[in-house]
Amino acid sequence: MNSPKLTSDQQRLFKQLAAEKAVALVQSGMTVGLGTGTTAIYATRKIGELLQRGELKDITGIATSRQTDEEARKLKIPMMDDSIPQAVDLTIDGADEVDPFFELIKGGGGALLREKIVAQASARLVIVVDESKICERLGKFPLPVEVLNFGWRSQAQYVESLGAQVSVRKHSDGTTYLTDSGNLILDSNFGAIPDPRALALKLGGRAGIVEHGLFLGIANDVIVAGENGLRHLERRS
Ligand code: DER
Repeated sequence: MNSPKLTSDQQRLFKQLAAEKAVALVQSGMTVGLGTGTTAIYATRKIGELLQRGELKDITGIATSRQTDEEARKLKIPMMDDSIPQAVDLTIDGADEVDPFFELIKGGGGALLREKIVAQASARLVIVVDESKICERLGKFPLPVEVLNFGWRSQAQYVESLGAQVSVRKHSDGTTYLTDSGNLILDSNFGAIPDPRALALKLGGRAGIVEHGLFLGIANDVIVAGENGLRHLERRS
């Protein structure tokens, strides 16, 4: 059951509502993971605003992409060293698809590798989405798979052998998209993914595949905004 198509204004508003609701979970003194994408950026901006107003203090951020890092520094959010020397209390990030079990597809923004590193270093991952991202089964959104340039055609054939239609991500000018780590992204259209865990194992076991966009068993909270209102869903233990 996918939600009716939202207007871009509605979607923008819902993204902002969800992101700012998540910022209410941020407390002074926390280390905060700053997600990437058009939803997570609202959280980064809100944190910057609250710091400027003195309503939040002693926040240390860690960004999930160079783009987010630049934005956070412009907002004067104190940033942690890239080596992530400290545990991260809370990360706020978007997603491309969220299923009923809080399993996610991420990577539409191209930052899946750093997003997963920061998410796994976090005590709590809060996913913020508009309701168009909610799905019954993962896979309508092509799964981003990050691969080394060396041997990329062999990876593409391997992912195709797992049942996907694969395309190398390009910029609108046709040049090849490179991630912050200088890798390629194979956008892999599997259609509905019957067993995400089995697929994650097959992708994770392949040398040359650096990371994939299946985020399984990582999200603790999902905040959804849409025509049905603002919902904060928490993973039941
Ligand atoms: O890459 C990601 O996973 C990002 O969080 C992103 O793709 C989510 O989408 P958004 O731009 O709609 O927030």
